[in-house]
Amino acid sequence: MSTMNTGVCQPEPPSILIVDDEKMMRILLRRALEKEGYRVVEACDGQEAIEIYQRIKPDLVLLDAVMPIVDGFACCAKLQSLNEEDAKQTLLYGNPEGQQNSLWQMRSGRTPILIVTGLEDAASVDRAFEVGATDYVTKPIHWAVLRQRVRRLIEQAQLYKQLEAANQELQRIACLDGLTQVANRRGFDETLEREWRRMAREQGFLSLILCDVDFFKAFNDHFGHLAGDICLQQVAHAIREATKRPADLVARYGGEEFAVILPNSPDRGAIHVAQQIQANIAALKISHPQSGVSQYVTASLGLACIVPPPHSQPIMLIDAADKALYEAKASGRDRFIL
Ligand code: GH3
Ligand code: MG
Ligand code: MG
Ligand code: MG
Repeated sequence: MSTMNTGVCQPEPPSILIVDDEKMMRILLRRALEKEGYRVVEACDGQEAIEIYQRIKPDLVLLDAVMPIVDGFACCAKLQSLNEEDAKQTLLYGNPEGQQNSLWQMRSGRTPILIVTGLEDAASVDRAFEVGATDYVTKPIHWAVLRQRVRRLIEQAQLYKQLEAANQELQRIACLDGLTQVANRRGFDETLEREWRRMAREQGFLSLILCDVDFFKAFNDHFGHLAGDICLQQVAHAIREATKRPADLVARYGGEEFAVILPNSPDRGAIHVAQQIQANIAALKISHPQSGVSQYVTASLGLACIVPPPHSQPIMLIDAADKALYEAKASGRDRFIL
């Protein structure tokens, strides 16, 4: 973003990478595009184009076909594979593994590539599209046509970007619990599946903590449901504060029960987090006169820690944590059991 002297933040104009081995062609293209308000960067061969592309991620590439060493077709194929790598990273972040949707398919054409070439034969046209070109115009350039193609390709690319951002935001909200702003059951299930498979591959410890508020029905009965909701928000926040690593996930597992997924965490790691959760909840000092164990809100925690065996399901981890939670409840509450 650049700041104009009005103090208003203006978006930067779209950037276009021109790739052509002929200097005169680059000059003509630059002149025509700068007149339209675009930012222009030049590369004089395919190799340089790939380097610049990775550095500046332009909004559009104008690519000559006939060039020495790395020609336009090879360059286009390489740019396309870089495009797909970017898109895959977005997909892994935003979606459960393996799930593909129409937005994902659109993403594979993220940075459009417009071939600008003297080659007019059908085989060259076919080849260009096969290696991932978005569009194709021939030289000598019809400047009015080029302007319109450039404008349309950039508009489409920007629309895809907005859709992608909206899709990511939807994915995020779909996995969030509205009341407590931690992950919901869906987010929990997806993360547990993914981390279970990852820890199976890496032979790492996966720990799970189930944390259930003690005598919460009595809390609701005494203070009302609204106070109960606020209590759950505070408890969720306290649990979240107890986890530090980016891969850890706090989720609302059900009603007044929370779950914490701790990848690459042996049992002493899980115990440390459990103790921190208990300390944070105690520090809230939420009054609970009807609690059977304390004058404040407390929780019971069940811990489990497993290196996932091959061909196993994460339900075994949930079962183990659930049993430990039951024991924590049965043996007096306000404690954790591993
Ligand atoms: P225990 O110590 O054995 O866990 O007893 P408990 O009373 O906490 O457990 P129980 O399962 O009997 O009651 C859970 C209560 O949690 C009942 C339900 O109304 C309340 N609850 C579940 N979800 C919400 C919610 O979103 N908001 C509020 N305010 N209460 C909720
Ligand atoms: Mg050339
Ligand atoms: Mg409870
Ligand atoms: Mg419960």
